[in-house]
Amino acid sequence: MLEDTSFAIHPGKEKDAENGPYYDIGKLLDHKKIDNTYFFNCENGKVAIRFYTDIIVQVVMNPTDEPKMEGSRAVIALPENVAVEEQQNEAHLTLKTDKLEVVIKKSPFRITINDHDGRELVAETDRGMGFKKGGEVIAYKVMHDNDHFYGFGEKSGHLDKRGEKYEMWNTDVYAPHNPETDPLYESIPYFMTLREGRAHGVFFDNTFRTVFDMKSEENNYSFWAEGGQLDYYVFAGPEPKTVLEQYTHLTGRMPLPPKWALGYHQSRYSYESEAEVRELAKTFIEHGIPLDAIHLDIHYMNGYRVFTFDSERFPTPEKLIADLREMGIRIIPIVDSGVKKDPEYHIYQEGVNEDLFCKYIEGAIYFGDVWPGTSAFPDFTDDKVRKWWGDKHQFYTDLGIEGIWNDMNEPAVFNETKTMNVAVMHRNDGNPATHRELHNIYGFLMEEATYEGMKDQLEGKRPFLLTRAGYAGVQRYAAVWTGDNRSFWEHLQMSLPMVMNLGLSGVPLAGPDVGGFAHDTNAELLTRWTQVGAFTPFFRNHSALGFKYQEPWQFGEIYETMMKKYIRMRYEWMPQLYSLFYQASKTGIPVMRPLMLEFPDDEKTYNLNDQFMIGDNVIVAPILAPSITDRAVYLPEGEWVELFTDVTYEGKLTHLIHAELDHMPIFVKRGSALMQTDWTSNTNKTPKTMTMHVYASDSDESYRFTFYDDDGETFEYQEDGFLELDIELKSSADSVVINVLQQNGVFLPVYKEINVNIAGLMEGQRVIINGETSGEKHVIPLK
Ligand code: MIG
Repeated sequence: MLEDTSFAIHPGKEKDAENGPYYDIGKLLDHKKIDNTYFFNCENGKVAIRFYTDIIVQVVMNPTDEPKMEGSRAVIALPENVAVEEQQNEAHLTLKTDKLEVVIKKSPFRITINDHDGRELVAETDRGMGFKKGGEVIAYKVMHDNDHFYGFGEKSGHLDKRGEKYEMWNTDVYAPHNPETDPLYESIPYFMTLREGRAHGVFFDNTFRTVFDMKSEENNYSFWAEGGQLDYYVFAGPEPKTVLEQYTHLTGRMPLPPKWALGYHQSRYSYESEAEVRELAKTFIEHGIPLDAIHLDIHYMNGYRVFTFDSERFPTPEKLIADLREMGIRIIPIVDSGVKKDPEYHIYQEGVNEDLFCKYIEGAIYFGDVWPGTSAFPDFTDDKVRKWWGDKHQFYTDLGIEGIWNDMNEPAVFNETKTMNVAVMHRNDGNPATHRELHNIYGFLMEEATYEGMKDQLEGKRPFLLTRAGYAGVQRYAAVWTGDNRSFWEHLQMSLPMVMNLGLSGVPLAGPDVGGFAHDTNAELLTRWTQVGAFTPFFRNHSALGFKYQEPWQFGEIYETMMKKYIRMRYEWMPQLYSLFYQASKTGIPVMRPLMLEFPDDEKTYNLNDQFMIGDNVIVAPILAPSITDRAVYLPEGEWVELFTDVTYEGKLTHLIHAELDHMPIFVKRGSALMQTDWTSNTNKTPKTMTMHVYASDSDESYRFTFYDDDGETFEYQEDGFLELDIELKSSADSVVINVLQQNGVFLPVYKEINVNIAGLMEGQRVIINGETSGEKHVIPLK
């Protein structure tokens, strides 16, 4: 606890923290090429470089051994066979692909990574790679005056991370999250640099505690880890979007989520009984508020034992789940990673008998205190354990459950360090390693285990997982919620850059607890937060024990009506959102985007925290403070129509927009379009109508987008069970031209055609669809 007193700033602390001298890698002695990898033998250690693809390069430094190239489980792409051109002289060795160039200075060993135009991406000067005898591995890189940094997964603070220093160590933080609260639950050791409109990315694949320092020095940034290798990848971009495609090529993309998971979720710590859950569901239906999922927090279990239901509180879970399903609502139970130490509990028995729990090297099981009391923790680093854990979910899937909420999987433990003893020795699929090394990937592996098990059991239906902890690549298995926020306006504000940066870190389906978890929410905050929630990728209202209930009707009818309008909008927008999730599953480009992702040349967007985009043509500018009914909105290039007022605003300007409490400013780019459906009922959410809303422009604009639909819940889309329309829209002074350039897939939706609704059509502008002048009613026929 000394850290919490003035002792924390005692004289001499700086020196103590240094951990011994820094060793530079030194000069190059010799090098060789084996298969596609270049190995460099340097004075103080070894370095390997390989082109993973022609636009991704991997650099590995190992101070003591031969560099190991295989990476962590985050990496799924295989290295490609890349043609490399070599040039050499006294001082330098240059390796080149079509798209990248690595210039290696021999003495001392320094590398500079350039794009194919010779434009510098990542460079080393006075310092390069090095290490300390304690095991730390460090990289120093040149920082330019105009570098802006994004990503780093789940971090508090602003969008642009220049001037920040972050640590990656999955941590359960119940204390209020503020701009210096770090680390949080997720570790995604990845960032993107934007420099003069061009972007590149760096992924530091190291599961030890890592630190990224974009703050302490003026001309350098650094990243380091407590142990292991310096193993990083550079993605050459050059657009921010292509950097994301490259990073998610390496670490994977989120599979298309089931549509229901994109709906509205209601949660509470906890809805404590079957009767309460039924009442809750009934109220939603009666009030006409759409709902797709109710989450069951820890009280559903028997003494917090995972894979059980408390027989008094929840006597007939199967019936409850079936009845709710009829109402169009799914149940998502929480599953923590701790297994109660109880010799009469079957999961604990199996874990001990089959040797599945985390242990010390000497053989004793590691026990930690969590909700169930003394608990053991499955060793998810072992294939056998992952399989077992996955299989156990049959308990839930047999009851009709299709979604699981994983909490406390940092893993969180109630002790001073907040986690497992770092001396625990994990099996790590036959390559034992300590918890110190694998801590950051523990939650990721729990998601992998759960996803694989559920996918198997659901026989063709898509599982949905929600996780608190994770590592790079977690998007392959789970959505992420941002943990224990509070009902503070500041936390609503903070959630925007946090979720945008998660999106820039490969996690497209993320969101905060709408309304705030701890602390009492209030009518105005909940209303504003619900408006934003309707457009954040993951939309769940959740609140904690002992604080005000915050279901949409808790503050009276006036507020309920406003919230209902936005929750319904979420469903009206579902075709648009679903098409964007489809795009995310193909490219890694997130649904909720910071403006810089679309306008990387516009400096005004570089640290725009209080606005975001949905796709490439919608800007949401919510009100994020109490009693405010006017706000400044920056609109980038183009002309933008405000959805609720139909007023057009000029781009490249900041406007003052008026928005009473029932109004969240949303702008659509003129010359583009949106796909929407009608909200009909909770029991059957299948869209019966489909409308393309065109925001006509009278200047020469052209826009192209993909509309995607499928059954929303199976994997048939992986064959040909989908509908994909490649649509082109062209506006000019005398016409609005819509062309379906391609229709793919065999999925037959209920709607047989797409209605076209044109807003802002000027007199004299004709509407031409697929080459034919359209009459009164505009429609796009489907094949
Ligand atoms: O230590 O399960 O972040 O969403 O409601 C608290 C109870 C444990 C923390 C999660 C929160 C959840 C709560 N959990």
